[in-house]
Amino acid sequence: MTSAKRSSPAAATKTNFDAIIIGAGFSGMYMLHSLRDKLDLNATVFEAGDGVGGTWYWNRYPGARCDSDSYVYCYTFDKNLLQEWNWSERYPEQDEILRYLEHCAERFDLKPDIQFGKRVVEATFDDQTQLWTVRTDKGDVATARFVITAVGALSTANIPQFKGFNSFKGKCYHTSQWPHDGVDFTAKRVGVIGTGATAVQAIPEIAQQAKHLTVFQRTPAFCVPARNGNVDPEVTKARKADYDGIRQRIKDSFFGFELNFMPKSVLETTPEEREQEFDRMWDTGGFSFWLANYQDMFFSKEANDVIADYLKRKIRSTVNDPVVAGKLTPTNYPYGTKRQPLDTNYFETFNKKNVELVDANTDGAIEEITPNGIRAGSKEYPLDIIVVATGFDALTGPVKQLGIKGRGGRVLAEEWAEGPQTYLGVAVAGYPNLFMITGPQSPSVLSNMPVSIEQHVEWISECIAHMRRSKLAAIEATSQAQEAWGAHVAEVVNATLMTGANSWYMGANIEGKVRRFLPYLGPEGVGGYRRKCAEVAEKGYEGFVFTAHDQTARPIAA
Ligand code: N01
Repeated sequence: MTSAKRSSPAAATKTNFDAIIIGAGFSGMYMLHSLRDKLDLNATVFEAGDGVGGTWYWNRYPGARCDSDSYVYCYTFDKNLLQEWNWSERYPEQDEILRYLEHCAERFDLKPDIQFGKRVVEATFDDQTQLWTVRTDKGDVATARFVITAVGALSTANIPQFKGFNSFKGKCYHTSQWPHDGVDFTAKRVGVIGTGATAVQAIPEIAQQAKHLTVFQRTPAFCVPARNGNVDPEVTKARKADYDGIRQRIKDSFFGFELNFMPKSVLETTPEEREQEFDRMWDTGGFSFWLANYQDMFFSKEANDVIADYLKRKIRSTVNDPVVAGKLTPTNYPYGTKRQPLDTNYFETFNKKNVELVDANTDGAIEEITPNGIRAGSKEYPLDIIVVATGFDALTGPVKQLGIKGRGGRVLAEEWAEGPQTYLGVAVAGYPNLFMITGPQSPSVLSNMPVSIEQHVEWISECIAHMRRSKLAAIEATSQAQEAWGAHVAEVVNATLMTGANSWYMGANIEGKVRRFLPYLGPEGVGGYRRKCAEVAEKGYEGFVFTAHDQTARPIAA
């Protein structure tokens, strides 16, 4: 932590930097702290929002809260911070996580070096100077040796272009662009489009307030109870005493949690034995059912069906109307191959008299938005408010919209038209000195995000420190290493059931997006991926080439 508050001139007045970081969420904040305070580099952050927080700044819809246990959904790089911060619940609400990030911004004195309200619209690499020029929508032009994208994986809203969208006379909100002063649903007829993790959190909350709620479902979700609540103070105390151990375990784990698959096939168990295990995970709540289930769940359709059957029975026993229960039951994708939504009274909400389900398969898909509501299956549903919970152009969307141009004017968004091409999900051939934190083809969204964020930030920082020590001007992934990485990402996932769902992991939620698995499901999870990245560095950054400083290149300042 810096001892004195910075009184340096506002970052906005400088135009030349060692590093420009794009985004001030979990990743951009830690990246700034690492480069500025640990390496003493001249770094700035451009942030589109008017405050820190990223995801937690934008996603303010009712019910928004974290799906990861709070004791691991936080920074772990600072031992004192781990001891001093206290979470109020197992899964904190959006405003509490935002308060935490605000606290971190203050604690590490980050704000003087964050330029708020500025969206990066272009970043161009100059082959001669080997510098990046970054432009914002506010007219800023700045240069830097390094550009680091810290834009999150789920930050570009997917707003389907329904026919007649603009004709709607009521109010319409995408969940990730929620008004800061909230939305009052009292006495309103509300329509929610979508039933993913966001909608599963929002629907029970909205149903409590609205006069009538209509849920427009395209694909039903397998839900597991979150089981939020207060954490026993003794448990919190024990965790605080064991943070060194926790940190090590989550770093070495498969998904960045203290969860591991059961080393057993579900098909080898008796019905009684597995029912007991399922009950245990169901009662525990959270991601156990998804990420600590029998080890063949993601590999064998037969095994997956046994596990899915338990969840389907839970839906039938919770929802009173068997017809509605049938509509809410997933049938066309293996369990776990879409992101696991965690719920608090989601299925129970469909027992309320003021809640109606319109299922695309049985009642008819959305045909158009009308001035008075939504038309689906030839029927118009009158509405005062539409909540668009249709998710994101995941992983590639946020990077593609930055206007990145690499060596020789190549355009990243064009080169990724058929899907992302990266090395380790952190670098791209043809784009020297560009790093992506939790980029496509890295574990990112298949892990507890802060764990993967810290790993990338620390790896990138060490790489830049190495370049400074060795007087190197540029680092660039080779196209051979990139191709091999892409093939490896595909090979690993093709051995699983993950490609069998129309998920946003596959880019299948966006019309026209090429179907390609976007994150990296390493055979040994985030632990194995971390070891792979460390090995690359130990071998002199295998798969990368460096350019030494010449007279034209500005050295990395200390
Ligand atoms: O988005 P989604 P989300 N017409 O894409 C439907 C994270 N998150 O915002 O399944 C009609 O999952 C779509 O249908 P289908 C988490 O990683 C984190 O809910 O594509 N419907 C689906 O039902 C999560 O996975 C937390 O057929 C359309 C829904 O809209 C990710 O954010 C909390 C449609 C979109 O679901 C995204 O979740 C909440 C169309 N044209 C979320 N297009 C944390 O805890 C889409 N849909 C941190």
